[in-house]
Parts: sequence; structure tokens; C-alpha cells
Amino acid sequence: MADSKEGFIPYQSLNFSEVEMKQRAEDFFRFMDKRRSLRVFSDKPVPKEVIETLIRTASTAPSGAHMQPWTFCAVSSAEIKSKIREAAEKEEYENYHGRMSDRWLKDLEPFGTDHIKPFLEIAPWLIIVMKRSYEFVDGEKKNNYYSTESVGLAAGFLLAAIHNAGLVALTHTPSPMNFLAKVLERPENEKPFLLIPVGYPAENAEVPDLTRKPLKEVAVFY
Ligand code: IYR
Repeated sequence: MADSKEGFIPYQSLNFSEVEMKQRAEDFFRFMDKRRSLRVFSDKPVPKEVIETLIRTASTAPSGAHMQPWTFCAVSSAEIKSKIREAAEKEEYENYHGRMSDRWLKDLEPFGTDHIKPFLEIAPWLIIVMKRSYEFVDGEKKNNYYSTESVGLAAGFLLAAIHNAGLVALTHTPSPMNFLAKVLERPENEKPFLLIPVGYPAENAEVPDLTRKPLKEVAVFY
């Protein structure tokens, strides 16, 4: 056994056999392939304890120098959700009526999106993922490394955890998002990264009939 370096502990390897590995890889693909972004939510409550565990999972994501440069703001307050909806719709109105290019609007057509965002009030939880680009250490700004990549990874983990719990989500990007930092009274080192409504799907919810790019279009082997 290799000598232990100061501050290091043994890695607990999962040690699957190759047969198990293939099966698990295939099973996980089939499971994740069922995940879909939903825009129609039920107002059925989701226990806070579940949201806490989903966030703990998200927070296991790797990050530059293990700075964990994220804060997850979980909102169930009807009052705050209304404020968020109102501000988001104001910005989105501008997006759909001038700020987005004709090509962008055309690319969004199959999804039937517009500036009206009822899910921001109906979904039992809104998780706003905040990126911390720097920390204050002894009153001085200290930049986090790869904060954008890190918080993107944590958001991916969060979406997988939500799906694993049988819940649904939408990766919503109201733009610009600064109103969220204001409504949530966040410190100046935090910038909103994604707004993710989480909940149960509405009854008879429908999703766009999408196909995913096949492996040969998304991977190159050398
Ligand atoms: N932020 C707008 C527009 C929008 C952009 C993308 I990229 C989408 O995949 C869907 C919508 C909105 O949320 O309506």
C-alpha cells in the first residue's frame, strides 16, 4: 500500500466487476434519458427535507480548488415566488419583444415559450443557484477558481438528483437575472446562475417530442 500523504485518506473504491459496470452504465443512461425539462408543474407540496437532500447532492460536485463557489437559495414562500414571477416576466417581456433575435425566437418556437411564467408561482419550490465569483477573506476579495464551470457542474448534479427523486424541474434563465439577487437580498459576491423550479409534474403534462443527438454526433473517439 502507498504511504499516506499528510491530509490524505484512502479512497473507498466501489470495485464493480466489468459485467456490473456495463449493466450500471446502461441502466443509468436509460434512467437519465427519461429526464425532461417541464414547464407545467403541480402545486403539490414537496417536503423541505427532500429539497435539503437534493441540495446536499448538488453540493457534492467537484469545484476549482474545492472552493464550492455556490449557494442554493430554496424558495417556497408564496410572497417571494410572486415577487420573482413579477420581476422575471417584466424582463422576459423585453426579451420576447425586442431583445432576442428573430433566429432565437424561431429556434424557441417548437417549445412554445413566451414571457408568461406561471410555473414561478405554481411550483412548490424555486431553487436559485448562485455563483460566488469571490469570497471576502479578512475583508479582502479572494477570487474563486473556475467558478462558472464549478457551479455548472453543481447545477447538473442537482438536476440529476431531482430526476432521481421522481420530481421535475426547468432550467430557467430569465435574463438579465440581477433582480433575483435583489429580491433574495444576496451579498454582492453572489450572482444568479440558474433559476430552477422544482416539483411534481402537472397532471397530463406534455413535453416537446424531442430526439437527442446520437452518440456519433456528440462524441469523437481517438
Ligand atoms: N430566457 C427566456 C428564453 C428562453 C431561452 C432558452 I436558451 C430556452 O431554452 C427557453 C427560453 C425564457 O426563459 O423564456
